[in-house]
Amino acid sequence: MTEGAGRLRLGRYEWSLDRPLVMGILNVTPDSFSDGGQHFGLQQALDAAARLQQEGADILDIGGESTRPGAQPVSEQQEADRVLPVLEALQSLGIALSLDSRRPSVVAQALSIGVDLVNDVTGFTQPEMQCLLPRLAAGGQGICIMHMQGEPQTMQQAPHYTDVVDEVARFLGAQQAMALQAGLATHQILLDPGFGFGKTLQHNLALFAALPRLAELGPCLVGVSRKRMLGELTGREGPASERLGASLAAALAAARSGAAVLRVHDVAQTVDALRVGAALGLHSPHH
Ligand code: HH2
Repeated sequence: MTEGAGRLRLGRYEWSLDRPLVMGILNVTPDSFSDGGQHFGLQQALDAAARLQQEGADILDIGGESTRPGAQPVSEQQEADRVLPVLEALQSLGIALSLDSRRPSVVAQALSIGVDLVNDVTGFTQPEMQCLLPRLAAGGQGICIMHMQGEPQTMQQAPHYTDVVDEVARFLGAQQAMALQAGLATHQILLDPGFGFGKTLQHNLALFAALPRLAELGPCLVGVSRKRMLGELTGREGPASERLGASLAAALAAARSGAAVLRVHDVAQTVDALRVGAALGLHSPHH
């Protein structure tokens, strides 16, 4: 493993990675694929944040734009109006705050308020996002570099790779090198293969199997909770909320493969599953 990969530092928080961390998803959107609409409103978002923390989340991932396949983009102003008040109100909650945004202007405003991790589904490929890296390095914030092929609106139409694992690993390595160059450290950079982002089920499965190899590059984030790939594997292609069992199985497998952070909707159940998994020796202990 590369230097520093045994711990993670995101803004105000630092962990030793002797257990997988749980990132609870807090969507402040009317249309996210599984919990859209539920937290759409400041008070609802704050209540949900407190619940996720109480359930054992280590990090909250706040998003104001759904990136599910086919989602319509929202304007920068709309996204900022959704997430910034939530971010502001959660400052004193005592939990690491991640902003799930691919908009440099929204990220810049969030940095002025306070954020511990910038989770960019475009993987810091946009020059304006790259310009923020020195500021992130100086502030000690972390970043999550996610791989995506194409754009959310069209990415699932015809995903194509010659060697998906090789291409994703090379992308993550190159973006990581760029972030290191800008002054971030390995233990501040999460790498994410981007399950479901321009990938068929076969691509997703190949990437999942390659998690131990990807984890050699640096700490990895895995986001498969309730995703369509789990619907395809179980035949539960209806409501995403019916994919809890599938999500827990995938979370345990990701933990066993060395994932540093699990991005999930069902925090309490995931924490339970990880506790049992650790006690049974499936992976390292949790909590
Ligand atoms: N998946 C979604 C959003 N953001 N970020 C990272 N780093 N990794 C992921 O796998 C990932 C992500 C899924 O999209 P969305 O439609 O916003 O749904 P939800 O946030 O409910 O998962």
